Amino acid sequence: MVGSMTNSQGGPSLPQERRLVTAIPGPKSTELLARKQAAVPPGIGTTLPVFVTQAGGGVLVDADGNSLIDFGAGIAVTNVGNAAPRVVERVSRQVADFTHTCFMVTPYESYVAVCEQLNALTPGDHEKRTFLVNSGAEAVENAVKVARHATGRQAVVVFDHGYHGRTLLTMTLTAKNMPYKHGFGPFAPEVYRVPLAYPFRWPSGPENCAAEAAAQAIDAINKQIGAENVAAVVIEPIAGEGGFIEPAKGFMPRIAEFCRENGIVFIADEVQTGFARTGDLFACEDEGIVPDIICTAKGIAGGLPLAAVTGRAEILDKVHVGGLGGTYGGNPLACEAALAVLETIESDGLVERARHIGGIMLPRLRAMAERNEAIGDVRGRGAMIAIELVRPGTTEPDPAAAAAVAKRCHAEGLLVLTAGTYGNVLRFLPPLVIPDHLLEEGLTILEKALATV
Ligand code: PLZ
Repeated sequence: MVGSMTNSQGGPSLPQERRLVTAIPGPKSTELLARKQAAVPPGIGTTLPVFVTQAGGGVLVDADGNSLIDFGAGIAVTNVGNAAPRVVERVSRQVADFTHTCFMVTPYESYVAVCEQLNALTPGDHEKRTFLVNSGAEAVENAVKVARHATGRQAVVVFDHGYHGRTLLTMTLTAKNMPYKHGFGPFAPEVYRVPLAYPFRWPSGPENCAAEAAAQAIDAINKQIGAENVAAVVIEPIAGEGGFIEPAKGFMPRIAEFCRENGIVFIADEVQTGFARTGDLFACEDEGIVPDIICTAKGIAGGLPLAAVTGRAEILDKVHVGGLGGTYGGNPLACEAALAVLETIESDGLVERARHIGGIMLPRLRAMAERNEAIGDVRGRGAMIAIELVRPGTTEPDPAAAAAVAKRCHAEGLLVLTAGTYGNVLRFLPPLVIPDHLLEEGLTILEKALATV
């Protein structure tokens, strides 16, 4: 992983080290931030205003020459790393051959190859189809379209703490008002929200959580909507933006079973959890869930914009010719990147690598939680790990502490992200190719930052 730096080469050849040569952000980033503020509306927020010039392995290099440890991976996108060699090679070749035809006008092989691979790799050995779009939100929105068309029903059921995107339908599916929905209504009709099995916050305790939450969700569906009116249930196997909430074991299988019994399309939103992130290729595998439709994006193409809807052939085949699509969906550069990502996950053993990362992070975070009462919960799987901060001795969320710790980490050259319905979760999503020494160093920075709150 360690190599020499040249002026034009990012990727894994960047020195794998944390190196601070200015304050964070430095003068060049500060100047660029002023330009951003004059040119870009404030609605487009910034977690850490260092302007990146190169990235790879486990580091981000900024305009001032600082090298930061990356615990964000562009929000679970660069699982194979930034500028990953196979991605660079395949995309470079493709960009010289042709950049776009529109697959719906004149097709090309790489689109079909990506769909074939997703059909083969996603859970379940039934016959599947896949089509490609540009973003996670677009994938979820299309999955709902398809489910409504196939069932002839309208209602869509989603969960507390869910996040599915920022378009009209997907922000409606999203739970949290601020910042995602506030002032953006009216929302799309026929969307219903039910409880999620959130073990840390379940009133009668984590051991009762799965059964009680499933019973409440199913009761609400039966009594408030009517199962026969429900086209789809949409769920994240681990709630991402909501705070890396792993539903209590048994909850999702029960919901999936209820869907099966009632002809409801079970849609797994694996936009954040997919592509080896959680220590399985897809997070549904952990409890053996076979979704009717699975939505993927983010980690699929190493940073190029691509997303996919994969599902049962009998559901996807119902939609008429021309009913699905989009100008850029399955762009040839993005498809080449996806093929490179799938090859890299396989040849570089990134599923195992994600488990290895969890194996380093979880014990250290649990040890920190033993010593620090502000850490209420440590959770996650593989390289999708989070801690939830609370007022010591309570479960009362402490978003100010999360913000303060994140700020401290940023100043020390460690990029961490916050999350959670209450904004009190610190989440860690390192690229799966991050070297162990950076992972350890990042955890040490975090530990020191936590000691200050
Ligand atoms: N479904 C589960 O995590 C995107 C959002 C960042 P897009 N999550 C990051 C932000 O603040 O906008 C996400 C997700 C899940 C859907 C989406 C939406 O994916 O590619 O951002 O549209």
